[in-house]
Amino acid sequence: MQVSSLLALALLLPAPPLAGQHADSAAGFDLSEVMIPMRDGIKLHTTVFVPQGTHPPLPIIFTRTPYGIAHAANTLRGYYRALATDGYIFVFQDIRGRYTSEGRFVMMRPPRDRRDPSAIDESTDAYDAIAWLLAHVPGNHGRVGMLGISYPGWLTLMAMLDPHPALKAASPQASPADMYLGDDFHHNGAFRLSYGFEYAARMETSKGQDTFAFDRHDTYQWYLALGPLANVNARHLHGAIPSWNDFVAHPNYDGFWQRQAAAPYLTRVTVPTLNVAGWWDQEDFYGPLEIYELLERHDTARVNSLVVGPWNHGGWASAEGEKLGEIDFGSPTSRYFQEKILAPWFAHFLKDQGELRQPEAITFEAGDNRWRSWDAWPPRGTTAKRLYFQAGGRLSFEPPAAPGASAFDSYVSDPAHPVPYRHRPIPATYSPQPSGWTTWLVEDQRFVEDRPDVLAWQTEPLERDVTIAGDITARVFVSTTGTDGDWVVKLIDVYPDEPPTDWKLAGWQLMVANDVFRGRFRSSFEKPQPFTPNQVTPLTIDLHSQDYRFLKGHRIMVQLQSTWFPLIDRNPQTFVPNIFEARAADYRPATVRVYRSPRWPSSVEVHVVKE
Ligand code: PG9
Repeated sequence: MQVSSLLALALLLPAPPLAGQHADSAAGFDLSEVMIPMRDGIKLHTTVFVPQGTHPPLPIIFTRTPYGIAHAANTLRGYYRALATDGYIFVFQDIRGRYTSEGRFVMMRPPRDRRDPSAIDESTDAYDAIAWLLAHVPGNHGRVGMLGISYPGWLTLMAMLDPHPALKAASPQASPADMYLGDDFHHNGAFRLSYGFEYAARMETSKGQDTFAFDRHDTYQWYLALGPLANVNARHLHGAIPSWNDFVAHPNYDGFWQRQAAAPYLTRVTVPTLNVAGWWDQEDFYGPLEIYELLERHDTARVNSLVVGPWNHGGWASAEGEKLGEIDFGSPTSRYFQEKILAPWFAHFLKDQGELRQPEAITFEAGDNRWRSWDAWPPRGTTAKRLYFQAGGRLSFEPPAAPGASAFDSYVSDPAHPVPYRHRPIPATYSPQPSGWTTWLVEDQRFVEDRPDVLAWQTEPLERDVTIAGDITARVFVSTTGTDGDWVVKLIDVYPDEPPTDWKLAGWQLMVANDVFRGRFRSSFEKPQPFTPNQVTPLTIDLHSQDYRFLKGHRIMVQLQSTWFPLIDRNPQTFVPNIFEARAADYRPATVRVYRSPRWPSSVEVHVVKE
């Protein structure tokens, strides 16, 4: 049935009772399972939770997901508890091709061609589902809010493109924005090998429950033994995983990635939007900040806002959020977010409840562990300062003086001995045992500091606190004896190794910002270019942003390296047209120099907050 006739039906007829209804008394809801028809006739499996007992008409909170909705009641008791207390009808839906929904799953299905009236995408599916729900769910009061984390966050974003008029508030959380530039599958063109391989294999071999069967616990070894990436299909996937084949077929930032990226579509703010991100999100940190920024350009009504807390991927959905790994933030940050930010925000837009005291941006400032409100993000009134690399492993706000134009530090980057990105053994990302994946960004970076292929520069112990808020950018001058290469830059808080430090954290090196850059893309992500061996080459690496207080007595450190394995695939360091097709012989050691001279002053720029 066409959407327009469904809407007409909704206006004329009282909503019929839902079929398949039964009580889920544990959660205090009546639960119905329905198959909702889309405009092309495909039906999507959906569960509807209506609070038991009598109540006035309620708005709907709607979440769409590729991960299955069998455990949605747990979400109501957990992450959505504050929302459930406020009173909503909750709806969860399996997207096309997932679990018992009909149709074909397409990873990050690109928005449709609007010139084709019969085309569908995640935006039309959300639209059609909302139209059906308004017409068929008894006791709904005509407004809908959507939220979701990560893939479900991206589905929320897609629903915002051509929103159903009843969609009155949307919170895309940890939503990817660009799978080539900064989210799950690549960062700055560098392929996120372990995540890309394991996620694609999991999602596309079954309905999403099978993890790849590694034959060893330490996947660092497994990926190293794999050799060139061509062996993935030759030995393991045999061309059966569409996403892997897409990675291989699209090594550059071509139309495939550009069509899927959010930027071209976010040309207007269609509904009030609460963007949510975690400072230590191991999967999608680029996305939510990029989406906030893209929407902000069009936010004349000031309904687009940002929350960033001290969380890993989706950490704000946990019960307390007081700690991440060994790092203690001193208060239950997730509970605070759920009760004081998320629930009041939806209540304002969906229930007209309460004045909205939502600042433009709310960020958690780790270091001194407090929430801060800003009238812009990045904040205004900060001072851009550069931390310069110096001789003797020193880092300072002063630019390098003498000696000479060619001062540099150097290392040999050997693809046969790549730097592990976290402590080994590195279990599978979706290992049934604790895998460590979700907390690797807060692991102590001392474990690689002494490797000969990792450079480090650090300040003296700080004489006073230094607070940074806003963008962080590495500007490095490098050369390599090879014709290609990767560069990883990490900004680190070094805890003091002396009393009164909590001994567990004495000397800890906590990453506060980081990223990798695949050098061949320094001029263009569409057209890679080889390096001229031994030629000094500038690279600008976006380390994204932070709100962080380096405390008195701590040091600020920058580490730099060329491998981050197996998070990032090994760059052969010999320029080849497509790294997915590189041969074993293409992988060669290279000597890398990082310059720190007055002529080539490598640095990391931060924005310092005036105290
Ligand atoms: N980070 C996951 C993802 C999102 C979108 C595409 C691929 C992966 C997720 O947690 O959903």
